[in-house]
Amino acid sequence: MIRDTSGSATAIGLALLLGGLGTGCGRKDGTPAAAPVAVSRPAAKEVVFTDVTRAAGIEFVHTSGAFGRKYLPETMGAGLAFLDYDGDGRQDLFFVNGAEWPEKRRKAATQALYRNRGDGTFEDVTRRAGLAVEMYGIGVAVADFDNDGHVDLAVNSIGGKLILLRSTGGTGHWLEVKLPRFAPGAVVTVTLPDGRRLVQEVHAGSSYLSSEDPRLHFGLGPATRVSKLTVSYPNGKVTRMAGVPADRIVSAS
Ligand SMILES: [Ca+2]
Ligand SMILES: [Ca+2]
Repeated sequence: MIRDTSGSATAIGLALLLGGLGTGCGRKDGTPAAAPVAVSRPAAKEVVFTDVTRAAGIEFVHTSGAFGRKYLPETMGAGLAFLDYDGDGRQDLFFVNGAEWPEKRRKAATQALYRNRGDGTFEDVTRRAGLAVEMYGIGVAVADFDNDGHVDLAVNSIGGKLILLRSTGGTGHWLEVKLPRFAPGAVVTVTLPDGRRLVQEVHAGSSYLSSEDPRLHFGLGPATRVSKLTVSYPNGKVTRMAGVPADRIVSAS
């Protein structure tokens, strides 16, 4: 029997298969089977995470307002959304923020938007995007509610109303992909003419009492069409389209 360095059953089975399905088996012409070859796998590489939050330019700190007695919203955190608000083909970050409770107001806290620079770093564009909004936010849904190709935000709150933040849009081209049915887990990949691939997945929920637009929004930057559009469904079905023009809502099969 052949055993790899880790001794796993899978490796043993593979070795047997490579060795001709058993010691002593011969070929049909009567010559002996080739000698089994030892199988070895590279040692598993340790995966290590490094905190690059500050190095990436993100300094957002969530405000829960906690003091004195503990209230449930203080324990819940808040929503975070990936969206390409400026349509340049790079996903940006929107952080929902809480607030101080009225009885003990120590500092101002607003929602926050960080623009993806494309080099692994982000810049805080909250104020110039008009998102320095103070509220006890908790959940966020990203959706193009008015179908103009620019993604908008709906933020719900504790003790207040839901607010709808309509975007005037960026300078990039865009494409929104509508699937024939609500299909959480479906993955849509668009390939740009320069070869870049943008990938998004349909989600069934995003944060507290919130769910994203089931249509997937892609910022395309200067590209006026996508070369390929592929939809991969959880059941294994794959559909493809080619040469799809930008700046429209496209129905994919
Ligand atoms: Ca962007
Ligand atoms: Ca819109």
